[in-house]
Order: sequence, then C-alpha cells, then structure tokens
Amino acid sequence: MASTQKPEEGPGEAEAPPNVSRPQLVLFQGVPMPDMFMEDWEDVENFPAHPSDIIIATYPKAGTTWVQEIVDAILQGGDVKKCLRAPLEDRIPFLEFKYHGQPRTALQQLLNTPPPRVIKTHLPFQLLPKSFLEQGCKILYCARNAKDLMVSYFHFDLMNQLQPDPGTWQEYFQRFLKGDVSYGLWHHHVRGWWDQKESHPILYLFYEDLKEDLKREVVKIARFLEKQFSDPVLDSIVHHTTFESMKANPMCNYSTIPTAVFNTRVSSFMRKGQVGNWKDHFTVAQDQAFEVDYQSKMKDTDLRFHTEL
Ligand code: PPS
Repeated sequence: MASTQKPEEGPGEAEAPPNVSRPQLVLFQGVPMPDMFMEDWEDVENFPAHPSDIIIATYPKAGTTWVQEIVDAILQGGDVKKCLRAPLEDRIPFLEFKYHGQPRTALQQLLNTPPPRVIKTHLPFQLLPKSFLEQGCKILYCARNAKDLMVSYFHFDLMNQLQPDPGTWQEYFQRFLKGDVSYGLWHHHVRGWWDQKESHPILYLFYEDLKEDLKREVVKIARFLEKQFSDPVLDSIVHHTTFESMKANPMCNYSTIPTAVFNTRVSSFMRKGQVGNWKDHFTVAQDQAFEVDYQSKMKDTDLRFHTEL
C-alpha cells in the first residue's frame, strides 16, 4: 500500500553518505560482523592506544549513547553546555565503524585527535585491539538485560540501513537466540567482559542500574574517571542525561544522521528508554523459549540481570 505520510525532512537528508546498503554478516573468529566493518580490519586491530584513552564498550543497544553522554559531561567538568559542541559520533568516535568501500573515517578521526580520546566500540572482549589492554586504558562496559535489548535491537535493525534486515519479530527472536546478529551472541558478549573485569580496569555498568538511580551511577562513573563534583553539578549532569533530555537533544539523539541511514519514519533512535518494554512484545511462548535458552547459556555465571524495576 502506498504511504500517504509526508516524508520527514532531516537535517542530513541532503548529505546522504555513499554506499549505504544493508550488510551481510561475515564470521570473524566465530563472531558475525557486518561485512563493511571487516574491510581492512588490520587498521582496527593495530590501533595504537594511549594509556589515557577511555573505552566505552557495549553489545549494541545496551545503553552506549547514554554512557557516552554521561562520560562526555563528566570530562567537560560537568559543564553540560560543552556537550553541545558537536554530535556525539564526532565527540566519541565509533572505533570499528565504516561504510562499504570507504575510508575508515572514525578511526582516522581518532588517529588525528591527541589523547586522551574517548572511544565507542561494540567489540566483544576478545576482538578489542590489544593495545588498549597493554596500555591499561580505562574501560566502561555497559550491559542491558537481553529481553529489552532484543526488542530495542529489532527496532533499530528495522530503521538502520547499515544493519541486516531483521525480518519479522518472530524471525528476529530466533536469530537473536542463535546469535545470528551483528556482534554475535549477547550471552557471550556480556560474559566475556564480565569474566575480565578483575584482570583489567573495567567498570561494569548495567542499563537497569542507570535507570534505577542515575545520580548514583553518575557518581560511580565519575569516581572511576577520578573526578568529583558538587551536588548542583551532579544534578545538572543527571538532568542533561535523562531520557527526555537526550531525546530532545540533537547533539545526542542521532537526528543528524541522514535518513538514508537511520530511517526515522520506521523507528526513532531514542525509542522508549525503559526497563520492561519487552513485555509489550514477547508472547508467552517466546518468554518460555527465552527462559529455557537463557538457563542453558547463563547457568554457570554469577552475572545477574533485572528485567523489570
Ligand atoms: S547503539 O546503537 O548500540 O549505540 O544504541 P545504544 O545507545 O546502546 O542503545 C539505545 C537504547 O538506549 C536507550 N537510551 C536511553 N534510555 C534511557 N535513558 C537515556 N538517557 C537513554 N539514552 C538512550 C534508547 O532509547 C535505546 O533503547 P530503546 O529501548 O530502543 O528505547
């Protein structure tokens, strides 16, 4: 059926990037990865980290953007106006990001920036360039319960033209549990980082904790980054990083991304921002299948998640 909806005009509409097409997943060391990210992979693998670099690592849709904005606000000394200086993807480049057949602009931007740099990645622990570990870089890992994350990832893959087509919700549900999605099995990702948190300077955060008490978590992140703030400054960081503030902020809501990439007519990046939204999507049968699968994949770990608050 033809749509009668007026196309949305985004600021990036006129500057659509080249080579936007949904990728194939390719297996790299057992992890399914978008094919274009793997072009010239040695450039990522050999990234020369500096000890002052800070990594924000997540499985996709776990709260990356949220932690990025909090970290930037903290590093700007709590002066949240400074966070408006550029879109988030320029303030904190996405290490492995790449368009098909194009130069690695995010990586290049990082190489051109003097340390300390803040870097976003979705890589599982075993694929993180070794120099970050050798240099003892601080790493913030944020995890989110798999049920809400799966719903968020499904909607993201519907709208993001740089992700494989998710198919129907039921098809996606099956694929997610098999790990047949970008970055592979959620279970391996969250466990891989959890198992390393005592061996490296890793602060392991949870989306649900941020949602439960944002101020407490901002203090925790600030302490990890060796910063301290007065109560009013903390309050302004918290206000700046609520879901409502971030959804309305074009410097972190990804509205600057061309609609040829993020088709916001399908779904918005800042979608619901909730814990427990999975209940609106999972059928009873899916919930049962999820739980059986979860027990088998997560039985021998002390890593625990909340699926409601
Ligand atoms: S990405 O594409 O991997 O970088 O996405 P990521 O930022 O990890 O995850 C996007 C989801 O995080 C939600 N979000 C927030 N929730 C609560 N508060 C704040 N401030 C916030 N910022 C981002 C965003 O809405 C996506 O979740 P869903 O469930 O889809 O709404």
